[in-house]
Amino acid sequence: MFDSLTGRLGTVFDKLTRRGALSDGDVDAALREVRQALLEADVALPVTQDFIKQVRERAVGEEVVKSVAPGQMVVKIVNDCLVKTLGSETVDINLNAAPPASIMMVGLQGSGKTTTTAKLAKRLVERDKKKVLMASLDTRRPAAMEQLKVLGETINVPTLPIVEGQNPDGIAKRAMQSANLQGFDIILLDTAGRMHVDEALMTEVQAVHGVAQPIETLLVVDSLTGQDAVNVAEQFG
Ligand SMILES: Nc1nc2c(ncn2[C@@H]2O[C@H](COP(=O)(O)OP(=O)(O)OP(=O)(O)O)[C@@H](O)[C@H]2O)c(=O)[nH]1
Ligand SMILES: [Mg+2]
Repeated sequence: MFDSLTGRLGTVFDKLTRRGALSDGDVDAALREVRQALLEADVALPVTQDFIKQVRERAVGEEVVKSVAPGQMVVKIVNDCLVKTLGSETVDINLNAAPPASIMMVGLQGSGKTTTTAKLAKRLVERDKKKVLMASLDTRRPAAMEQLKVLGETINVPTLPIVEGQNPDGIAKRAMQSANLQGFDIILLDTAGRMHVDEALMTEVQAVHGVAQPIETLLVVDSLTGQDAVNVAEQFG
């Protein structure tokens, strides 16, 4: 997605930077192309509209520095707004909570929750020197719990022993107890996915959330999801 977006925006800006003076019409035309480039890259419509509005407000609000060409100024404003929209900084997980702190992984089916749980566990152990326990709360998909167990064995991170017939919130409770008794710093809770966000999923996620009181809930989305990711994120609240 970013490749095609980069290509499209590059063409728009090439046209702009070659001009001497810019009229309002030029800015409008350029923003129309930016808008189309964003939409073609499957950026959600509300996100695109908000972005264009921001750029226009700043462009019209006259932040033009005298020494640069107007075209370059528009490029700079678009760049600043892009950085702001995409996030100018990464935020680390705050690990200073009283142990055991739990982190809950949520997302749609096959989005990569279980894989990401293991990757995150490895990082927390190796980089942050934390004692990490992983627990699968996936009671829906056959072998989902074994999947996490196998990953845990591969990266040498313990997983909560599998007990058949427990509810997700029951498993979360057991994970908290084990972590307390065994002195773990962090519990990673890998939840079950669904095809769509539905009532049953939300009830389950809320029940687990209530039991585990996670310091973070991480939404895992497939990078190819495109604009639907916005809807999913909103539904998960
Ligand atoms: N290419 C690629 N594949 C990935 C990545 N993460 C996970 N996968 C693959 O995507 C598939 C699903 O990953 P899982 O981690 O099992 O996804 P999940 O969200 O736990 O799935 P459910 O528990 O069934 O909802 C597996 O085949 C993974 O190997 C990734 O970053 N890149
Ligand atoms: Mg999974």
